[in-house]
Amino acid sequence: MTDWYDETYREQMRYGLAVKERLFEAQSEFQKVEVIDTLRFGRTLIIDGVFMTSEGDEFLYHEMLVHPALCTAKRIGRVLIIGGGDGGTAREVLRHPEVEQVLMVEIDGVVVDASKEHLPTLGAWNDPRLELRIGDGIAYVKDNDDPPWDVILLDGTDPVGPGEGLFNAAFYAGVKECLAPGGVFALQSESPTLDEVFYEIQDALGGIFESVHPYFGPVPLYSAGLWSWTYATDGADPLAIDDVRAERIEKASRTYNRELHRAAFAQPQYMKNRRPLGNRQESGSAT
Ligand code: SPD
Repeated sequence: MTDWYDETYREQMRYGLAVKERLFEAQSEFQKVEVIDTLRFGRTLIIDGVFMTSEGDEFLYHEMLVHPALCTAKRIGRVLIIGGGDGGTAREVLRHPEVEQVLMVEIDGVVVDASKEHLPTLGAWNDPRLELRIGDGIAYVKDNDDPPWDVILLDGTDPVGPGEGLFNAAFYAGVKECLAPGGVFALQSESPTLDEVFYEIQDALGGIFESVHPYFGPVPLYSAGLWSWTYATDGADPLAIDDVRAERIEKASRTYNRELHRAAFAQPQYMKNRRPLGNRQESGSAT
């Protein structure tokens, strides 16, 4: 009989994957961390019952979080990643030879260890430019004395549990303080099809940054169909693509290219009208 792993969304939807093997399960100080091997997507990381990333489609998420920012920011020597414990975001950042230093501040060492062991294709853990710090990204943004960062990337969970504090204006204001002038902040910003939180993120960023640009792409692992990332800045242009950087990345990327980069910023009418789909009245816990 098939072993199914179901993610439940607000007691309204279930999205299931057929399991080949359950590889890892641990309750960390912060959350329940699991890795399963699935028939469709291969090895899949799950946090608190929510699908985070899979070997089969992770490139769709990580390439689109990283390359629009890294192919347009004026400088990309210093890159800060908040979260990103599976390693996929750092791996994509480190594909840019102009990157000199990457600091990843991830709250949960269990996610990192499980990913290193069970999702080895996601990481570039041995790159000497990468420093991994197990700690709270919210506290880092508030308290650090490091020189400013050229690009800051936020790769977190949904806004529940330890990820919750990464979705508000106070945190975004702290991020801005850590950015170099003209720097770029790019973050995963949830689903525009199902979640009001997507619009709340845009509003919160809009109160902090001069220009805020959501962009979109599919991530089949996430039940909402369409996913979003957002590019926020006080001086960069999300469509001013550096052809040298982008061409180099395109040669080995699985989704990112310049046409997709430009197209990803187009918004359908339901989004311009701020209308997520379906019945949004019943809301239990968010995914
Ligand atoms: N609904 C799941 C959202 C997960 C976003 N972050 C994924 C982390 C991949 N590095």
